[in-house]
Amino acid sequence: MTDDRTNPDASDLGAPDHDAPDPGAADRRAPDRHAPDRHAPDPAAAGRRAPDAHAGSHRSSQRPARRSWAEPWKIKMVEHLKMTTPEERRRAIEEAGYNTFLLRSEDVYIDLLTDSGTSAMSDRQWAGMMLGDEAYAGSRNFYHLEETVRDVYGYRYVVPTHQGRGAEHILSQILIKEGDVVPGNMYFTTTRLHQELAGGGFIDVICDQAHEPASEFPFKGDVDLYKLQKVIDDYGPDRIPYVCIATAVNMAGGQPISLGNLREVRALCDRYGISIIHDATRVAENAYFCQVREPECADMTIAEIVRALCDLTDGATMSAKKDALVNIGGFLALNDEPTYRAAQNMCVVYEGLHTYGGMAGRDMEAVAIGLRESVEFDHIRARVGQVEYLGQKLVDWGIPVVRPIGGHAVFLDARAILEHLDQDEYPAQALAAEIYLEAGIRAMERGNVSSGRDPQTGKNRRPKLELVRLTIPRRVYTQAHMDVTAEAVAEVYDHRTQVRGLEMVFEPQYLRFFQARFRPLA
Ligand code: P61
Repeated sequence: MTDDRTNPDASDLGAPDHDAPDPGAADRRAPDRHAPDRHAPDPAAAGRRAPDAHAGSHRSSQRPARRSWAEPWKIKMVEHLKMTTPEERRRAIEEAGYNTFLLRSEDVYIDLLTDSGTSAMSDRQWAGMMLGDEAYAGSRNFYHLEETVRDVYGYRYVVPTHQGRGAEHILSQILIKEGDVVPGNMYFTTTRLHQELAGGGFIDVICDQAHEPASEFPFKGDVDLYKLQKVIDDYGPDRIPYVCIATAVNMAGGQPISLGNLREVRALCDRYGISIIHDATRVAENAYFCQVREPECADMTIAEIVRALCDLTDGATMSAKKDALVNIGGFLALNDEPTYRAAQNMCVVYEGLHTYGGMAGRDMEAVAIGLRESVEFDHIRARVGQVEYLGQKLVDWGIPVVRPIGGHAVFLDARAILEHLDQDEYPAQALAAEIYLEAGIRAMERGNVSSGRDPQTGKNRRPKLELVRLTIPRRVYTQAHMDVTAEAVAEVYDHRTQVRGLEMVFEPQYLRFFQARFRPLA
């Protein structure tokens, strides 16, 4: 089931000419009348660009180029959505303390809170669920998962966990000691908290462009090697248990790290004997961007790029709820045997026996199948293409969003949209609540609330990025849902000056964004 196709659109983006004969050419034969045109411009570009030289004489000047992709699946089962009235939504958001995490899902029309655990599984995955071996120990599905992780990602050892943060917890407890620092390409909420709870501190070494929503830099997930070198010089390699590298950096807007940059990070770490741990949660989405943007990857398949990224690292934490297309699950993958043995032992304390780690056998089977589906070219192109489609609409309408459009979500620049609000009036939180009020669409705050307080000063961190994330579940919503979303955001944008800020009236100790409550300022 491996997908050996490279990307026929890459030639559009400065990559080598795909019309030259090559081993994958059989899969890129001229499309038939019913298929999307593989030689058309890149995802979502139909209608935006002038037809190129490949366009063919049959196209009239009025007709847009044939679109380059469509979803590589059809719908077998549907789930009904509830429509709500403005009054019902007003009541629901008040009850939820203006926090979209506290809304009941029943009160939501289009749920763009997260792509985590919200994807639609394939018929193959559902069939796999029936093959669950629910033995307490040694489930056959664990061995299938282990074999799949070895094959797709290349890591030697696998410790299953209930989800990503279970893997982060075990890893942090094993590798981090009091006073250590962990450099990384931007924080992630749960990852940083587990590092801190283990006695460490996170230091951001991502490139500056990642903090600039309008920067078009194609690899905003790249590490700034000077920043990393400075952390090594300031603290010394002995206080750096590992460098934490995320692919498709979530908090930066789903932005990729280039294979070339990761190779340089590896070389720098090797000089000091420092390990690299990979947050592989969205590595397939990252690989897609490498394929279309990085010339050295243009002739590689998604699976090959995923493998090349993983091969530059020593282990990975994984939330299988994203790329791997399941509703629950995760794992820690490692190459070093002593670390693996320690992690297996921690697993039995916090997660469950080391052959299930908090997952049912059927869940592990679904992860194993989903991992393979995640690296199929047609899947990933349609997935990223749908996000691009929504993002491009908003860009065309002049609504400020993080550029380039990321792999899993469109991030609205709430600081630019609600420029009349101070950051301590939580503009992104207020904007997410307003979008819900407008159309029942649920988004997520990714700004001052998510960033939390500085442990030293106790003050809000006031991060540069004050964003609202419209996160697209995989294989769930249609193009019409994307249109409705864009139109609702545009309505809110039109009355943005009337949106009031919020004050926080309840603040939990950990990961406050999940449970905090707010009320509108007068
Ligand atoms: C999300 F508001 N992400 O994006 P777990 N690494 C990375 C993730 O994206 C991630 C985890 C580790 C979620 C769920 C979520 O602040 C939040 O399986 C790059 O969720 O434990 C999860 O994996 C953790 C939403 C998590 C949040 C934390 O929506």
